[in-house]
Amino acid sequence: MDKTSSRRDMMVGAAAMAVVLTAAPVGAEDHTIHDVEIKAFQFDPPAVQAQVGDTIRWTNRDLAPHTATADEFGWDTETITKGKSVEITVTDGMETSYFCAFHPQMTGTIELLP
Ligand SMILES: [Cu+2]
Repeated sequence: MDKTSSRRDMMVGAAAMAVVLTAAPVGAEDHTIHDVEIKAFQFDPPAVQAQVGDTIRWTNRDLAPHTATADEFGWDTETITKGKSVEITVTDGMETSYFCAFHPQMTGTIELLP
């Protein structure tokens, strides 16, 4: 191996390490992204089991705009238009039932795991 390639390997290694260090607080194995698709005017899956620090990501597969809005308005994705995603971080004590502000018959729940 010549000097050029070994130095490049070191730089790649350093860059990879920087990414790992930067991502560690949110990228740890026990922090999961839970995907909820919104399609045909339903949250799929309607119930998500999540831990504090996890992320819930709603993606709208409908033409119509939707929201995921906590029942008591403690959190809100605001409007999610067609094809867009909005993420919310799961926090301790957050409201666990939600609906769509445009279509209140659409409901979903988050079960907070210990
Ligand atoms: Cu909706």
